[in-house]
Amino acid sequence: MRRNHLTLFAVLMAAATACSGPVQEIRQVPFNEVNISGGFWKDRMETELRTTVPFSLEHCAEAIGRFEKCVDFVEGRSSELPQPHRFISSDMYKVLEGAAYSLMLESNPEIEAKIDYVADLIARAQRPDGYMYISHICGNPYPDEMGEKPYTYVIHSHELYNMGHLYEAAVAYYQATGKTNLLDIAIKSARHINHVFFEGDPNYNDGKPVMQAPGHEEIELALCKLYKVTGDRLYLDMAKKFLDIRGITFIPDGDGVNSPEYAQQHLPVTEQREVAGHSVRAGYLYTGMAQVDALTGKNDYSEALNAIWDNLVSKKMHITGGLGACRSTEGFGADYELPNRDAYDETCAAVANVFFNEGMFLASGDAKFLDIAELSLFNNALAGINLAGDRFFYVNPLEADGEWGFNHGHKGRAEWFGCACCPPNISRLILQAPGYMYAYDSGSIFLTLYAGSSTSIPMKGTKVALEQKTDYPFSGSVQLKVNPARSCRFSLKLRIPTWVGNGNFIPGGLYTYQDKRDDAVIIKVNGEDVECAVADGFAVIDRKWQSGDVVDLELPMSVRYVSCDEHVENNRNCTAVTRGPVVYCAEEADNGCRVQELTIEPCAEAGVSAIGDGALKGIPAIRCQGSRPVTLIPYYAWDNRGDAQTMTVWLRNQQ
Ligand code: FUB
Ligand code: ZN
Repeated sequence: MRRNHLTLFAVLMAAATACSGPVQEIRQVPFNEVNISGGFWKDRMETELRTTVPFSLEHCAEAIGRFEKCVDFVEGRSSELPQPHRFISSDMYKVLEGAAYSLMLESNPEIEAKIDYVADLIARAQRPDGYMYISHICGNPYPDEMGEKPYTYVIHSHELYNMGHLYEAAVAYYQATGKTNLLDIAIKSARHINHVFFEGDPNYNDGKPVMQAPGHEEIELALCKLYKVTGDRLYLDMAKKFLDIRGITFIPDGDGVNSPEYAQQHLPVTEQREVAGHSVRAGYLYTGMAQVDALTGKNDYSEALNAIWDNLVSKKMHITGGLGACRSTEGFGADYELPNRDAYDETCAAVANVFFNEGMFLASGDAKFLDIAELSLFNNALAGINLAGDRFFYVNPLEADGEWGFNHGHKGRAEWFGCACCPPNISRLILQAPGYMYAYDSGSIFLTLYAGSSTSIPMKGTKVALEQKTDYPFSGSVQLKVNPARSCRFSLKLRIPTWVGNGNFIPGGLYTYQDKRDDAVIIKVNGEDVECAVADGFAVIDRKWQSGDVVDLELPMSVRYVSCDEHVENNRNCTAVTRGPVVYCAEEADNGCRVQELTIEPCAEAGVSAIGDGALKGIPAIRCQGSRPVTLIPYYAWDNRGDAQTMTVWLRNQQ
């Protein structure tokens, strides 16, 4: 018989009495409170709803089948045991998370029924004490990947990684529907993990607390979400404990995936100063650290995080926002080791880069982090999915020379992967994008990612309705209608991205503009120009706002020519072209030749026009000059018109 989920959740909520709520100052307006009304994100959301979410759910058949077999085993029915896999469940949890977000955009009884079906399976597979990991429950683990027994090989088993993704799905489904079926499973698991890892449970590790941080971070940031939705401080404390024991209670001493750096266990996290190791692991770790700081209102990790961030943006990040240049470790290389054709830049790592920088912004209020979140979102992350929403890149090089197979053996984009971490990661990120558009604190409203959207934000005892119209990132014109329920003084903070200036394309100094432009940022309120101070990357308009006020913002969005720091050998004497936050590339389809043959004339006049038809219809293309005219398209849109094409972001300068 199914448990009464509501009852368990209610009991645990009541137990969380001592909670005074997060102390976080700046809060995002959650994605379910932002309505996407038009422009860039409207199309992406439609594609998610119509294609990616149903398509991804279909691709969960194998993972769901494992749960069905596990339930048969647990309930004593004879059937074949599920084939062991360390983290295929996590890919399914990510799909469920994305599907849950989609329900906030549009109700869909079929999808809801599917999630309920899977939730029921997970509840029945979960051990009564809260343990959840199919291979150990069924008693057929691969010992050298999963350990002989639960939690005996935490470095590689992914037991906690899976649970992190389950918690994120559970929170999303609760937010979408109010249902607690997944959340109950998550809570039971989290309490069990707390007991086994930090208190000691006679059934695990001879009763001694395991006290080891997971080899693949993820649970830390998921526990922060669990804390935010339940208000139970236990989960935030657990997240912090997992961070604080990292690199202390267990330090591997091997090579490759067993090296101390691979899973960022080489030093206590507070002493780390450079990005290191596997890039998705690193990105999730830094996200967890930033979120814990934001939620506790402390700066326990800020010194480490700021140094790590500086190292990342000044020495180890591709111009597309991609992280983890090296294939051998799916991780970071040496400073300035940023190959183009051989770049790894996993889609998941770009997703993690968005999470990390959003977390850094919330912890600090500094828009420089949003520049990086936006860069990674509009370039490397979105390149991970095709425009039709059903083909994926795992690996995101900045150059293709016709030798295909870099994408885990696939010729071009893949329908899915044996190791399918990336497809559901980019899908769930797109669905969360509305949550990156607005933020607020007690006296300010921040516009953090411009988009055709509307929302309503609590401010000084009233509500401020906002309506935004823009074609961002293809246009820098933004119009905002401000309608407070009663007139009210507050600061409206408009993000002024680094890319509008004349120095760096993004913070960090790795990528600098070659051309100088004198177009200015223009801000008007009710048609009148206003002069605003810019602080922490935001133009601040502090006034008493009345219903009907209109703000117009014009961010200059010219074609810009970018050079790479000379330390990056392969980009010397090369130019990349950008417009706003979007990085462009040359693809064979538009240029009729191997694009490696093209050269570019830096700073020459360039034209911009929307592509008239085909898969890229409506997307602005750039026409530059070189030894011959060069057509460029946004990097995220490459490989949407047939495979086996050459492509490059960096073009050789015309001599
Ligand atoms: O280990 C789980 C995921 O699989 C990692 O995040 C990816 O890099 C891939 O190895
Ligand atoms: Zn991935």
